[in-house]
Amino acid sequence: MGLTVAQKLIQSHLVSGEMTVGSEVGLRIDQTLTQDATGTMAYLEFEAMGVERVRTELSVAYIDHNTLQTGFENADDHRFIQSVAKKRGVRFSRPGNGICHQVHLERFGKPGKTLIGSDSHTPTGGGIGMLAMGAGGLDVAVAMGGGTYYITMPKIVNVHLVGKLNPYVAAKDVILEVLRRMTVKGGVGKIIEYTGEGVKTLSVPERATITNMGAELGATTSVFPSDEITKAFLTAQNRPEDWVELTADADAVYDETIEIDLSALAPMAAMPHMPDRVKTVTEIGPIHVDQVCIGSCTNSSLMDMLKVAAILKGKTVCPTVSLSIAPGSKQVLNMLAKNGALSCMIDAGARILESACGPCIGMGQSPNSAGVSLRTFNRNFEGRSGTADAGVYLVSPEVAAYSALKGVLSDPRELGEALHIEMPESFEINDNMIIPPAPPEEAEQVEVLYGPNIKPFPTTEELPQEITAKAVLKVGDDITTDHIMPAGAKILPYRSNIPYLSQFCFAVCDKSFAERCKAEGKGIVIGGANYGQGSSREHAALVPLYLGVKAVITKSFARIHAANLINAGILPLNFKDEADYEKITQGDELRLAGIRDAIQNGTPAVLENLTTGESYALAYNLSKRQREILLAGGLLNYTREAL
Ligand code: MIC
Ligand code: SF4
Repeated sequence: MGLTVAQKLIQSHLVSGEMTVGSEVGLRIDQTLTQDATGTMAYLEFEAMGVERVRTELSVAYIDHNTLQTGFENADDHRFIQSVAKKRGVRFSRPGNGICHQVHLERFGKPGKTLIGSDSHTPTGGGIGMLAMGAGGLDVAVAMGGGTYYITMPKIVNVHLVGKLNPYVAAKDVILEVLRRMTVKGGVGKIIEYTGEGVKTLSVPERATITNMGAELGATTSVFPSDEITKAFLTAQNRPEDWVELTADADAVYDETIEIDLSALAPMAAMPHMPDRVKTVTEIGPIHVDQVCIGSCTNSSLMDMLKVAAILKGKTVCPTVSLSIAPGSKQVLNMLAKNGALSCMIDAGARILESACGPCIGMGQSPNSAGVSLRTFNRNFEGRSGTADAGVYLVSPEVAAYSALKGVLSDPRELGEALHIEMPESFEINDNMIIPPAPPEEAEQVEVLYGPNIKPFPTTEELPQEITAKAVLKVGDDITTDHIMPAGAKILPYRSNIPYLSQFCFAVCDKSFAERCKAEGKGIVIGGANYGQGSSREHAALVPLYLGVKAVITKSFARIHAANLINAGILPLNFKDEADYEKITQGDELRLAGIRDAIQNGTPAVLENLTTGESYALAYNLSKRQREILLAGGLLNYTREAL
């Protein structure tokens, strides 16, 4: 039987397990990336592991999230990361060099390789045929130390593309269409693989937009084949030697198939507050727009920016709209500057931001109250923009730029004649913002520089025989890590300070949560379906751990967050019968009796509700390795025990 691209990537990196859907497979990891908002913690964890030098083929530390630097905290964390990187064999991408996923695609990604990153949009690398996955910081630290990365063998979904996109219909509309059909839960336990004649019509940056936002499906990752188009991109990045061909076998078998006719798609938008609330721009109609933000790891490539510049050329941004543009990398910004496109943007009245995540993670540019913001980003979760009652719509760069001129949501097809923007034959290459690590013989002399904002991470204990605690919080479906541990300009500087962060835990849902949980000293969180979707931030596990959360019991979990809970030693359990979710009220006294034995032996667990006298059967989908991690009280303890 033939193999799909994803299966070939998995097979060639298989360290343990078998490629049977649903079973755990261990993978050798070739490359890692970190960004600064998760990186400080990841490198603290790496330091705690006591490994002298990274053992990957390539590891890169990017600074792109915490670049507002409203106090000393971020700068201190940057200095810490820079010093660890130098000592431990990691390349350091300086602030200003760009968004991790954009730069990694341009300068480091290689078809056929595995990559894990402490950021959920690491699947961007799938655009050039990598097996690229988001992971918690501790998993990335382990992989940097040469350790195996474990995933559940996913189903492979074939998204079969036919036809060709019409003018002003974009790659963003392709992934919005996939989200519309599959929803934000639809990709859990799956890899989305793109096939068909339509693939050949998409450039690498377009493919990367699609694999990037595949994260919003909850998918393990998304992948395109590596073909002549990939080769042309890598050649234009002056790395032709990094290209290998990687295509699915003709008789490859997929678990599911979805067909998309590219020529039938129209410009679309994901409406507030979920990336799968997708409608066409025409269906939504010409709603008033207050703000437009163009950029983020989804849509900040040179090609995207050139399209935006062409639409803005010679025009003026509507007086009632604030337009900001953040090109994705120094390479992109520099090329825009040299060819004059930047001038078109400036001339039209765009507010040019540095090449970083910026407004995407709430680092500035919060919309006005109850404002409507069109963003080319990938997430529009409630409150993420920094304005609680703002409505964020996710759109393509074409829709964003045209709507910024019109002041209302507008269909760029009205512009008529197609834009003719070709991929350059060669990109502007200057890697002077990437600092290589010290050679091994000099590494010992490099001092790791800790700032006063860096506080130790919470310690954990072995899993006890019994847990008795209140249902400290009950939440509904699709809770994101932005609910659990919000980001934004006020909070993000404290990513290396768990005690400080803890006061904001779940504040989007319940402002009193942190105080209540701390006062109780322990607690159990009750959640709905797809709990923990969104970002890879392990802070969404470490902060609840600090506050005393012992178990999270839900209808279902998102992949990365479940792994982060296990790594932190918090039990991720499911209701066997989803209807039992309704029977628990916040504040009920709950008991998990004999839980240690159950986890040890892999036998059923039961949740007793001491308030109502009921009992509920629980389920869990944990490998033997994961159960051992939980027994030890988390991955760090487990690793220490194993050593
Ligand atoms: C995000 O887009 O939510 C982030 C910020 O990039 C996160 C990582 C983080 O919280 O630091 C992600 O996607 O993993
Ligand atoms: Fe940065 Fe936004 Fe991409 Fe996250 S989604 S890596 S915050 S640009």
